[in-house]
Amino acid sequence: MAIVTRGFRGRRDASAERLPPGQYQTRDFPVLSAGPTPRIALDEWRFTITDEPGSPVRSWTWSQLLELPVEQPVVDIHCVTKWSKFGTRWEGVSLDTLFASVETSAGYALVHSYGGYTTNLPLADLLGGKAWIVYRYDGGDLSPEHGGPARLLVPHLYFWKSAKWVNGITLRREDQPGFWESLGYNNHGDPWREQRYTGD
Ligand SMILES: Nc1nc2c(c(=O)[nH]1)N[C@H]1C(S)=C(S)[C@@H](COP(=O)(O)O)O[C@H]1N2
Ligand SMILES: [Mo]
Repeated sequence: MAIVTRGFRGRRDASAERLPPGQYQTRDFPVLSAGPTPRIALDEWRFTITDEPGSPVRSWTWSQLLELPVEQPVVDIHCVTKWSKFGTRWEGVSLDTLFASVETSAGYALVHSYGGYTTNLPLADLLGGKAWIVYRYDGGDLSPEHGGPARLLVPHLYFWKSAKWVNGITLRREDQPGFWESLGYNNHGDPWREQRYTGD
């Protein structure tokens, strides 16, 4: 005799609770890039935080980035094209570490990448243990197609917010839409609230 209620099966399947609405689980790691993969020499690489009206407040070289305390987030990631990948393993520096010496009254961040990609988010979504600049994935150096030498990782928002080939953040008093945000994608992009498109 096998009596299995749908509720019981639902609770047994832990992956169902990890999957935001409308998403499916994938085990491979798709590459999604809006343009060609830029190649950045490590001795020219910089990560710069700029405050309006435009003077850099802090800038790190590659070797300075590597000297900062390392964290190893293991997180689920969710692309707006509906794939989710569970338990991805990264290594990098918390945005809290990078912002520790930055004084600002700005509420918003516009993230910039080598190659010209941008994405915007409230500064609060980058702080409080929620975001990292990562340079290693699954035990190896982050590959160029996945954003190496370094990318932003903001796993609690759709993965388009996790800018590959990141090279800086401009702090802003007023929000300014980034690349996908100005092409009809949601300004915030919370996968649990299914904020995919403008107006969701
Ligand atoms: N610089 C840059 N960052 C980017 C993108 C891009 O096109 N350029 N695509 C975004 C999108 S839509 C997604 S889903 C993820 C994909 O990351 P992956 O290629 O490592 O899976 O990167 C995000 N970051
Ligand atoms: Mo995406």
